[in-house]
Amino acid sequence: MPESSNNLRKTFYLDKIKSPQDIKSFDIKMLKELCEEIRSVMIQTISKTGGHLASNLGVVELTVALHKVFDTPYDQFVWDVGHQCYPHKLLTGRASKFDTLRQEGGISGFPSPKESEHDSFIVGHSSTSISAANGLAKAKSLLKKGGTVVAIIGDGALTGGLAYEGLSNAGRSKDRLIVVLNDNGMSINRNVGFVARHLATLRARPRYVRAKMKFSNMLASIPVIGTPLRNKLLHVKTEIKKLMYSRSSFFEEMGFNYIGPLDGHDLEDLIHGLQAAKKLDRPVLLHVATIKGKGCDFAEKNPDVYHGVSNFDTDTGERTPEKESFSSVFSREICELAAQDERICAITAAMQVGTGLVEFNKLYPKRCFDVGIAESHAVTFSAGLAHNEAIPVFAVYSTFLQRSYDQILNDAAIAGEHIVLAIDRAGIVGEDGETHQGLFDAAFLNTIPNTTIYSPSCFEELRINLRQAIYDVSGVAAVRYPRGGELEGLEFYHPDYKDYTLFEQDNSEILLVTYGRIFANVYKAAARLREMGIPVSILKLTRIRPIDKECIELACKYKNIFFFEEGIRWGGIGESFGLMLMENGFSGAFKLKAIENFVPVCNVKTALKNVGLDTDSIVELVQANGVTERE
Ligand SMILES: Cc1ncc(C[n+]2csc(CCOP(=O)(O)OP(=O)(O)O)c2C)c(N)n1
Repeated sequence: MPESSNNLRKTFYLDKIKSPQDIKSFDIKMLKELCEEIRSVMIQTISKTGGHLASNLGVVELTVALHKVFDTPYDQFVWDVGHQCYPHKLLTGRASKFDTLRQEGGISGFPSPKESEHDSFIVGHSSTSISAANGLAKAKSLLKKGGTVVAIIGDGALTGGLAYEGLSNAGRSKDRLIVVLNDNGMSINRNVGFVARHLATLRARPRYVRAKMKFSNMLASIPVIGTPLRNKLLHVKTEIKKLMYSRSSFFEEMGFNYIGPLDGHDLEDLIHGLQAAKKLDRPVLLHVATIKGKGCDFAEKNPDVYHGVSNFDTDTGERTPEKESFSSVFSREICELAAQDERICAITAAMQVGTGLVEFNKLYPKRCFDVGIAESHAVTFSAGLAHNEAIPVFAVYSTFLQRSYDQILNDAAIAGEHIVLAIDRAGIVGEDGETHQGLFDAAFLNTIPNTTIYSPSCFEELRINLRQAIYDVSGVAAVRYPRGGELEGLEFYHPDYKDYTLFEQDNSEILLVTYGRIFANVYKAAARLREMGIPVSILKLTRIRPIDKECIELACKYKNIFFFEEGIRWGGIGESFGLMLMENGFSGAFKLKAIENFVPVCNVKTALKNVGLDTDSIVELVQANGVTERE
């Protein structure tokens, strides 16, 4: 392999590691080499498969040190969010399969207990690690299982409220629990809020280096076993407290022994710090300063851009240009609307890039609010803005909006506050897998009175629906749209402000009802069925909640109705539609094809096929169930 600017190299040490036990005998020099090999493998693999580059490059030494000091699965690691688990996967028997990262049937981009006993807990959504670790540690104590639980949480994830619920409970437990705070000053973008500022102050203390040296020397003198250990540790605890800025650490106030900050790329310091934390018989918070993107020049320079990437050139970092997507269309439209109406504000929960708010933030910084990973706060904050006559547009991924159900219901819908939810990644998202699919938003919003939901099928319709959500309705108004671009085959469709469109076919007794991007598949299926001599009509819903009564009346004229929904079946729009049909005296057959389970890692096209929502499957279903004898 040619030497590149990012030191791509062949693996030697990594090849020897079949389980984390294999690194126990490695000395520091070997461990350092191993770290470089891990970096190299990650850069090469992610450049092809896509994935979380910068976050993983930042935790290489930390992960190696963790596995050097602890013994998984006896000890348990909980990686917060889990997007930074690649080095952990490489050290826990998955190096040979690493090139299948995020591919169908391959290894997941997040920890997965189904995949390995070394992945202790399911993650994907932020700020859960401390609560999970608290529970794991408590069960270990209760059932006398032994071992230490380590939660590894980023400073970004620490902006999520759940992390504080976890800290406040874990801090008063007496369990063997370590929280490693992986502090790189970044969420996806630069981190925000008070805690970020507090951590920056801790990181910048001039005493840092001196304290670090003193700390290492002191720890080196701790006997591993022996009678004086307890007394010595008590002494060490006091010393650590004195040395490690406990005065300024609110973690101490929450019941943790605070150690840090340590240099997160200095293996020796990390190993010593983790060993000390392991010896303390109570909750410890180890503050580790890391560099996001470490060891890869372009990722270090632009850690936000290389947080999550698709293909890129390993030498230059050049990425495959992004195509037009629902997110980019939203991005332009919201800027245009805000230019004409200064009441419009945009809110993001640490997802400025993903949700397309970068340009908005440049143009209207005073009206753009990054609230950190705080989706619940974002909704209640929006309700407050709305109450005093601003027009808040909260741009959020479908999967993360799940955090805000109570706030939407209690703080916005009951009072009728007009908040707009721009729900990106609604539907199947693909490679990020089960925890990131947007399958539930239509169903859970469907349960909330005073809520309107639009589900555009194409870019133009998104523009229209956004305007409708902002200006034409009151209460909670949601526009939900998928990841990426339109599906092929909609060139003929020119949307307008209608809530539904009927594509009627002469003599058809079959009606296909659908919404969102899969309208394209349904339309293609209908064309094919017609060619086969089976006339079918289509009812395309654009406003999916509330469903227009007229739609139901129109539908009742058909004998066989099929509803296709790219969302969870239970409580979804299809179920409501079916119920409304019954209430309206419909006596024909109704069949609902929606998603019935969690959807694993898979590209969108294959996933749609697997759940029966691609064109072929739609044709087959109608053929098998829809052709009734004509009278
Ligand atoms: C509830 C929730 N909201 C948003 C996200 C998207 N997300 C994934 S990683 C990340 C940033 C995490 O930053 P940090 O914890 O500091 O980790 P780093 O990548 O900087 O190492 C965000 C916002 C998420 N996973 N979960």
